[in-house]
Amino acid sequence: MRVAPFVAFRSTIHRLLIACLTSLAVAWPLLSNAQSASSKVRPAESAGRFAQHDQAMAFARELDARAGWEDQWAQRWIQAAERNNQVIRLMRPAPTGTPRNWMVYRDRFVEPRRLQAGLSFWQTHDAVLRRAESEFGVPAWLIVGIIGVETLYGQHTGSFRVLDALTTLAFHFPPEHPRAEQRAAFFLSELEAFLRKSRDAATPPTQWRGSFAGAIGLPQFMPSNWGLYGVDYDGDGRVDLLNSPADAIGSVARYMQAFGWQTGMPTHFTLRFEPDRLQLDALRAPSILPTFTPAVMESLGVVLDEAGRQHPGPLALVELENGDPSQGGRPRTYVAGTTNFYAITRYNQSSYYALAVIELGRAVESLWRR
Ligand SMILES: [Ca+2]
Repeated sequence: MRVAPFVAFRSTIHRLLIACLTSLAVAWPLLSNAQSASSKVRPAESAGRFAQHDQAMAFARELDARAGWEDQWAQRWIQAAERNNQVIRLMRPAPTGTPRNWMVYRDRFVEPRRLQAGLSFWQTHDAVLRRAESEFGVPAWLIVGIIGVETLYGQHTGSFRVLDALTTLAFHFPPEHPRAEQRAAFFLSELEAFLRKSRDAATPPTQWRGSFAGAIGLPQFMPSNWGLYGVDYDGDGRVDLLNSPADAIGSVARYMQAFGWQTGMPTHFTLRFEPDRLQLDALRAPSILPTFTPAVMESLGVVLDEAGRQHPGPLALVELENGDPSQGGRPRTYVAGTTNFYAITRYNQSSYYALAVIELGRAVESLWRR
């Protein structure tokens, strides 16, 4: 697929934009983590160093001045960055009208190999998962689901040089993307966070590897989130999301807590439609942002299951395509998403992603409890 950029979509600024952009965005993102999750070692594909890029070097000089880096840390490393054309290609939007397929997407994540790896991860880290659950109120199954979809429990953390990926996306973001300018600005701020982080860690920026979007480690955190939500959960005095599963577990839990996870609330309810009364356009209008009371949802032609009918908070109609019906695709999948479903889309802004995380996490949990 043409990978959507939302693997990276985790900054506070973007969080504020989400409410107004949700309907646009939901049509857009897909499979972004599928890409990061499946990224194997890729050959370097560069097309020039940023030492010759005026805008990039001007940014580096300005950052050195602003940060008070007398050793010209930013200039030194931006000079060493190389443009990566594969990163640009992966960030290009899918052609419009490309049918999506939830069943196919789901099968990439909820499959025997990942379930076994998830079970093994849970067995190994049960005590830490429990600690995170009680400290942050975020259930173990959700943490296991996220780390499993993101990186297959650390097996696929990405092999792109983070410095190259972020510099490339900051200065060569594909212009055909509908929000290219915003996205480039986002990656520029992530590049700055990354240079700061590398300096703090006394690690050369060229040494870090991650996804094509610059996401790092078991939980695929963007550099700014590493600083904001990273937790030293094994007590060694530093946050290491690349090598410490405990730090990854604590950090995912803290992230979900920060983005509104409500302890004990279900993520979604099953539903069916009453075709005679169905007002699908009205139900689709808020996209995945929960806005309808169960009663309003039912007045628009939805029949909720019993738990959904009793749910005290707002709901959203979550709609997932299953391929092109005219090409043998199956009917769409619908569920009623709660604010907890929405919270998972703050990790990666895709309802396909969120439901895959839920189904993987729950499936591993049932293996664990068996
Ligand atoms: Ca640590």
